[in-house]
Amino acid sequence: MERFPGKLSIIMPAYNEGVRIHSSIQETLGTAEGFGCDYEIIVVDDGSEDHTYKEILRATSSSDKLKVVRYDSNIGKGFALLQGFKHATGDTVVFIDADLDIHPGQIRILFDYMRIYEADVVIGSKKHPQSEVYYPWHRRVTSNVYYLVVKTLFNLPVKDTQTGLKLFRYEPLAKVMSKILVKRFAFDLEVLVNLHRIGCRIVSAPVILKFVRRFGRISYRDVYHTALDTLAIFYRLRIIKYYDRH
Ligand SMILES: Nc1nc2c(ncn2[C@@H]2O[C@H](COP(=O)(O)OP(=O)(O)OP(=O)(O)O)[C@@H](O)[C@H]2O)c(=O)[nH]1
Ligand SMILES: [Mg+2]
Repeated sequence: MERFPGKLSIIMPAYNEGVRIHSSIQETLGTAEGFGCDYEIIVVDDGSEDHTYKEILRATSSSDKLKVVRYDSNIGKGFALLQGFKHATGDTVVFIDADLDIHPGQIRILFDYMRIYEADVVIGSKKHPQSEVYYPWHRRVTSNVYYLVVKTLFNLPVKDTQTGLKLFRYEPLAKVMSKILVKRFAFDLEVLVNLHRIGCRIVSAPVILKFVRRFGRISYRDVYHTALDTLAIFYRLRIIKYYDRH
């Protein structure tokens, strides 16, 4: 098995994950240890109202590989990733959801894809033919509709921008992070659109995704805001050429 080249930074945004964040961190630490490379895990608690922060601190006492970022008000998953990224010192960077719907062991598959396809970015994709996804039908519908919108507006070479596991080479990601304005769920799209814009090679990889929450947390309000943010990205990209100027 190939070793990871250089250092890996794993960024894990967490909002009200008190029930599982300790075990998610332990699981990710154990998995990353097995990769045989230098690594760090950066957990970002974005104003959680439950005991997430206490649980993160309990996990930090057992490892010096953990960095914790915390602030008081909840701003959004995208903003949390952005804050976490400011502390990243790796050659490659992973974004992974803290609920571990996708197990961190799958980072290795993304890494293999990066190497084989000489990609700058590898994203986990629910739409990859080899993916195994266990999640409710209404989420599939939302995901398909969103794909059609994204395809029409941006013509990105990917079928699923929203899955919670992504691997980036540090340099291109650093180039685009300073331009990102979206704070919540369309953040992933804004990052990918910008990486595509600067000529990065983006490849999709299969994932095994098991929905851990009994009830999903994505509300109609989130869908509405994601739609608005998506249109705003289109406006900035194609109409006012914001990303070219900044
Ligand atoms: N820091 C931070 N993390 C967030 C925020 N919203 C979601 N997250 C985290 O981002 C990851 C994905 O969010 P989820 O709520 O699981 O979104 P999802 O996977 O699309 O939805 P579910 O299917 O309900 O799990 C999880 O690790 C969350 O804890 C936020 O506002 N701030
Ligand atoms: Mg989730």
